Amino acid sequence: MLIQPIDYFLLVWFALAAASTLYVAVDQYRNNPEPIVMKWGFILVTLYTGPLGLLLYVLADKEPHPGTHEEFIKPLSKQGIGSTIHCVAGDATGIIAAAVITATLGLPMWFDLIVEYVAGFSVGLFVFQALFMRSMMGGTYFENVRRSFVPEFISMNFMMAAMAPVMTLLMMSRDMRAMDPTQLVFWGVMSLGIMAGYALAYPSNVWMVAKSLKHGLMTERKPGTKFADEAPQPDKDDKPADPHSRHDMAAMKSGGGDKTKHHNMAAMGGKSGEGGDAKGEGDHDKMKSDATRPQVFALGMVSIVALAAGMIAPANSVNMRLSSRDVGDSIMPPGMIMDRTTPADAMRDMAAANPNDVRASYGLGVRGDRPLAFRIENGVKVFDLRASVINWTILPGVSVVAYAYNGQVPGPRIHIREGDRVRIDVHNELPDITSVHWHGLIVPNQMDGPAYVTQAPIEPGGSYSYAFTAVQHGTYFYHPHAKPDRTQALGLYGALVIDPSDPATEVAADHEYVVQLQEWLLREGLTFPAMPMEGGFANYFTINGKAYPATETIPMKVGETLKVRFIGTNNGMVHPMHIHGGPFQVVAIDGETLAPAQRYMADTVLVGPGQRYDVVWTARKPGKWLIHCHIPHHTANNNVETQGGGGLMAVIDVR
Ligand SMILES: [Cu+2]
Repeated sequence: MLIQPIDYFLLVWFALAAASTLYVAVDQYRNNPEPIVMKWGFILVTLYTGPLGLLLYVLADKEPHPGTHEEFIKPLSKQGIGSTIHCVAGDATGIIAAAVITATLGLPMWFDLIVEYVAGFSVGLFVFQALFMRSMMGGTYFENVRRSFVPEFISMNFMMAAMAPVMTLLMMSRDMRAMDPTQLVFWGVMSLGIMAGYALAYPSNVWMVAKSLKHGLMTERKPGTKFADEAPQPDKDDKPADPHSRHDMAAMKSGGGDKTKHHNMAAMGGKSGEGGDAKGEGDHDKMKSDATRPQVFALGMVSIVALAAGMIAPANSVNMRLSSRDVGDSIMPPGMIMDRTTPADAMRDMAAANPNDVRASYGLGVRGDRPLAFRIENGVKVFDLRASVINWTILPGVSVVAYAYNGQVPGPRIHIREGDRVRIDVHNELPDITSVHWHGLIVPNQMDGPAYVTQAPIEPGGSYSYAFTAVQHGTYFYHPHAKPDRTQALGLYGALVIDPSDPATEVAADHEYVVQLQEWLLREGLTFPAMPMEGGFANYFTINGKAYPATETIPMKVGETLKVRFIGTNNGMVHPMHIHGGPFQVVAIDGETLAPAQRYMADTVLVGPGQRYDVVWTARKPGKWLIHCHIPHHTANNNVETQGGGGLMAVIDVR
């Protein structure tokens, strides 16, 4: 899905890759005189590496002018490219197929790598090398498998040595959509891995071509076409040209005449003397390598070391026991410490809210904490809470992807009276499990909300009804008790205000203002659940779902009183909430009204998660008086102050 800049880059990339591949395919079949196996090699590698494959093709292989292919492909550097292309085309095809299958089956990354190696090596050896080369080289299929084995082994080792860490480290880094074949980034990582594999395999391929261990580029012209009969004739070959086909194998030394085919090996290193030595050794073409056994052995050893490093080293830093299915399409916050023991649960917990889950978007003018309407059923007040993912604006031009009750942050205010029988029907439209806890209320245990403790979690798409009688009064709130670390931190909470059955016991004031606090983490256009750990620290803060200067202004007159209900809906921090213009009286704590003698004066209350303070403040003098958190970072918006502050700040405007 298109949710990150990289996704748009990849769209461009794959469009160019498609165009490049189309060009190479058409040009190979229309114009380029080479064997089918090499045509397909370049087509596949261009598909996997886009414009880079196209560049290799036009620089090393595409016949620049009619009749010049034989001469054009002679340099060793180009022969090495041909050999590497040939290897990468086969290996990468196997690797990609294996990666898609293992990811779809939900197999762990370590197993994925092994399957990829086996599949890549198998496709490379049994299909691209042995099967296709047999048509070039003659001999039995098994002979071709045997003589291709060691060169293919070395080349594959180097290729995988680079490709494995690129895949592992990028797929399991922050954007773990890269593990999912349905995502563009998966294919982007695959492409990058193939490029890295190509680069590391190239030097060994050059050497192996120089030593005639591998094939390089070849020219093959259809008999009867314009330049077919003008192609360079092989050295010291006294046999007549095969009338049906002609192969120029620039990479190989002449290894004796084939009875049915005519091969011209315009080789580098193809000294005529050596070609002569080889002549007559077999009935069909054999590559006669002048690499010594110790040389091949040593190169093989180095390739094994490189492979082992590439396959094993990433396990030091990423958890290779995880599969694509385990981590979903999680995008992790910058700065989160992930190591080889980090479980998938931790990753999903901290992952960004998925913008694709958003059901509705709301602008700055839409407020949260709106009164929740109810209906009466048999004397019971029935409320509906519907949790879903929304786009919620906290500042002009700044919106978060929030988990919200009834499309608002905070959720709607449930305002009831002591003695009320209530039922709240909760519907879960989130991608996560949920449940609702009625914080501080005396309720039947089954109605209390802790998932897995008193009830099964409400699965996505599911519902649960909570019924109880309010036997207390005061300031309370509700929040999820299934994965609150993630889901409450993304916006699931709401005020629950219960009026006393005897109105005379209410501590009255001229105005009321409910303050619900929240920390947010908004980075790179994504909303992560803020939490006090690496990568989770908040950079935005809201009162009632808005950050200053988008918070409400409370209009008052001198001499009036304001009852502020501070609610600790905040998840990860304690906020010392302070009011300018003189002290306030603390009249209730955690929903419990203090007896007159217990009430006390203060100018700051520490609002910890879950706590409530009802305070009564008197407007003593006219002017603009602030309510704000006393941690200065919490009165900034992503560390920026606007109109004197940000975040947890609101103005009382006294006339
Ligand atoms: Cu604070």
